[in-house]
Amino acid sequence: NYKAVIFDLDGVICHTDHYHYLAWKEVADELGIYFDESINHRLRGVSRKESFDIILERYDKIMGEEDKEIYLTKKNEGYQKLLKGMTPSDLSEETKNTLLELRKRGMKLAIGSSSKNAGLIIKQLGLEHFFDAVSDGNMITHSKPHPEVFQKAASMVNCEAENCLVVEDAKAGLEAAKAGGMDCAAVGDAVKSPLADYKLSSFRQLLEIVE
Ligand code: G16
Ligand code: MG
Repeated sequence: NYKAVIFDLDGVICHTDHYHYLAWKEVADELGIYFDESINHRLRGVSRKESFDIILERYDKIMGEEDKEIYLTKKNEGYQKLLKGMTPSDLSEETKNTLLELRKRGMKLAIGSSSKNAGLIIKQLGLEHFFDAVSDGNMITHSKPHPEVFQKAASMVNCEAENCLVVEDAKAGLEAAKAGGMDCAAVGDAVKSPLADYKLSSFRQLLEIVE
């Protein structure tokens, strides 16, 4: 039985993928690289640096590490500008009520996100005092599909892997959960993956799994 639920952030608690898309699009346009929503989809759950390498697959030159840093910073500045426009109204009622009910049932609630902007996003949504632990891209050396970000979240809430349920929207995240010995519930496109222990068609269905 579960004692903690570890939530991925982008794609589960909030939907910042379109902001990622807009910020990457600006960088790609500047470099003359073709970039569209379907390429953006491949960036889900993947770190910023690895995302850029995927975008650069369509670049006909070789970019040095220093130049990469410049564009990574540019992308992040554009992305943060968009994040700052987010407000607590960007958190859905269903998500909020489900989180509250899970907490009422005694679950520890944690975030396990690849994003280095997790703290900012959580603050924009008005959830800064809500989670028992936030494990994010600033605290890890290996990003998903490596289990580190979820293992860190589990240890922050003092839970064994077998008592944790991970909620994820990305293949890399499901792989990370399984590699860490955790069960995972998939939302969105991730429901197509055979790695999912549960397939959610709505966020509130979590309440049927975690009794
Ligand atoms: C999120 C997104 C990814 C993004 C990554 C890093 O992960 O899904 O697309 O590349 O964070 O974000 P940042 O540039 O803010 O560090 P997650 O794990 O919350 O889905
Ligand atoms: Mg995600």
